[in-house]
Amino acid sequence: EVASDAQIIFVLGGPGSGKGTQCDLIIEKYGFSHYSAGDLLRAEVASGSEMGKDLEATMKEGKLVASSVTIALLKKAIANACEAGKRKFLVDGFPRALDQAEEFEGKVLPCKLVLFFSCPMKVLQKRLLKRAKTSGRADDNKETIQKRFDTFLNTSMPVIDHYEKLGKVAKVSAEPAPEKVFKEVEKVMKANGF
Ligand code: UP5
Ligand code: MG
Repeated sequence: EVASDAQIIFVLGGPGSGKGTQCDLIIEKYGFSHYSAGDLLRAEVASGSEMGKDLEATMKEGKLVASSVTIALLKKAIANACEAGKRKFLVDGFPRALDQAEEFEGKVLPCKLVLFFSCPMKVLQKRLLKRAKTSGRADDNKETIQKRFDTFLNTSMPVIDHYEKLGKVAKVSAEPAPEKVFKEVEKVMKANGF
């Protein structure tokens, strides 16, 4: 079971905005448990399961997999960590659509904070094309990157707008170097009692 006193931060931002990079830095300093929805999906693909084949095809199109899949993976991971005594969680790259946010909050827990990494798409494209040379990620190619951007702008940005209205969003520019971005993250963490 997910503990009712668990604290969840949604870490959001466009493809390549540095969600994973900043989560690593947050873990080092603040000792959170980190779950990347994308990493959990890629692990499922790598397992070679039948479901993994469908997931791979969806991700290659830059589309969103069914929220029942991501929520089940996240809930299981968070519940296991709660049983091991963990209470602070970074949920990276989820929710990516408004209905996913609502479903997660109903089935798991409301988030305490949304950490939003903002960055122009031009900068993100450059980063992802560079990473494409070594990442081996099936969605790191020019065509899929464009589709990921389209999905982000059309479907995922409304999630940010929704939480902004609730006063839960801390927006940080993801354009400077990682250490500089993290300085701003530290301010946000402090302001939120971490
Ligand atoms: N880098 C990082 N920070 C930098 C900085 N400040 N300055 C310069 N360079 C910087 O970083 C990306 C690259 O940029 C790296 O090379 C890094 O060194 C450099 P990273 O930290 O990996 O950024 P991140 O935001 O984590 O990028 P990622 O590619 O993981 O973002 P996506 O949101 O595209 O990928 P994700 O894994 O979350 O999702 C992949 C796909 O899974 C989705 O497209 C979708 O099909 C599916 N999905 C769902 O369907 N549902 C979900 O809930 C989640 C995923
Ligand atoms: Mg990532």
